[in-house]
Amino acid sequence: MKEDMYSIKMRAVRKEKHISGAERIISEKEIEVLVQQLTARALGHSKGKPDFINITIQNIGNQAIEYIAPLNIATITVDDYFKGRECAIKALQKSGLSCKTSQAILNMLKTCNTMRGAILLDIHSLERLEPDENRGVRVTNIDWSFKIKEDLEKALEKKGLNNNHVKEAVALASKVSNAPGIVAELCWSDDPDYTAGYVASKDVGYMRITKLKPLGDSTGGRVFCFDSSKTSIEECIEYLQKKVTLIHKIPMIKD
Ligand code: WAQ
Ligand code: MG
Ligand code: MG
Ligand code: MG
Repeated sequence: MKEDMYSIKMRAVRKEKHISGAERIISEKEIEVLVQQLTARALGHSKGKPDFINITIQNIGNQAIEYIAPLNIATITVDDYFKGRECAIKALQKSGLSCKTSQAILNMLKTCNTMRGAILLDIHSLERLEPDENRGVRVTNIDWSFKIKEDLEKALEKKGLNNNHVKEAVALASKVSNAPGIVAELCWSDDPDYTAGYVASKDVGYMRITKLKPLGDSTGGRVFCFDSSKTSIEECIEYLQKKVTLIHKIPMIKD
C-alpha cells in the first residue's frame, strides 16, 4: 500500500490583509516539522506580525499524483526596475503575446490590489476571468517531490538561489505553464524587501528578472495569461486548484 500524502497550508493575515501563505505536500512523518517551519515563517514576515495564522492539514490520500518537469531557470540581471520591466515585456512577446497585450499585462500588475491569488487574463479580450476578483485564483496542490528536494537545494545553492521565494515560485510557475490554456505568466512579489520577479512560459522557461519593482514597495501579484480559444476557463481553474502535482526533476539553471 502506498502511504497517504498530506497537504499542509499556512495563511497569515494582519488587519484583514494577506501577509504570507505557503503550501507543502508531504508524508505523515514530516507534518510536525513543517508546522514549526510554517509558523516561524508566518511570525517572521517582512509584512508584519499577523493577527491570525491558519494552518490546515489535509489528508489527500493516495490519489493519482501528476508528476511534471520543472521549467528551466535563467536570470537576467538589470540595473533598475525600468530596465527589468522592458525585459519582462520582451519575454512576454517571446511567449507569443503582442506588444500591446504585453503592455496591458504589465499595467495590470502595476496597479492591482494585494490579493491571495492571481489574475486570470483572457489574452484576446483582456478581460479578467476569476470568479472572485478580490481573491483571484490560488494555485494549490503543487510541490517538489521529497525525493529530489536535497539535490534541488544543492543545485540552487551553487547559484545562490536556495531560498523559499525561488523554490516556491519555480514550482508554481511550472504547474501554471502546464495548465490547459495558459500561455504565459508575469509575477513579482508583494514582499517589500523582495524586488525580483519573473516571466514564465514553455517558450522562455522560468526567466528571473532581478528587479521588477522599487525596494520597499508592497504591491505585487501574478497574472496568468489564458488563451480562451484553446479550452474552457473551468478546466484551467480545476487543474490549477485541484490536480495534485509534484515536480520530479531538477531544473537546469543558467547563470
Ligand atoms: N496562486 C496564485 N497566486 C499566488 C499564489 C498562489 N499559490 N501565491 C501567491 N500568489 C500571488 C498573490 O497575489 C501574491 O500577492 C503574489 O502572487 C506574490 O506572492 O526567482 O515571492 O509569494 O527570485 O510574495 C518571484 C521571484 C517571487 C522569485 C514571487 O511571490 C525569484 C513571490 P509572493
Ligand atoms: Mg509565496
Ligand atoms: Mg499550457
Ligand atoms: Mg508575498
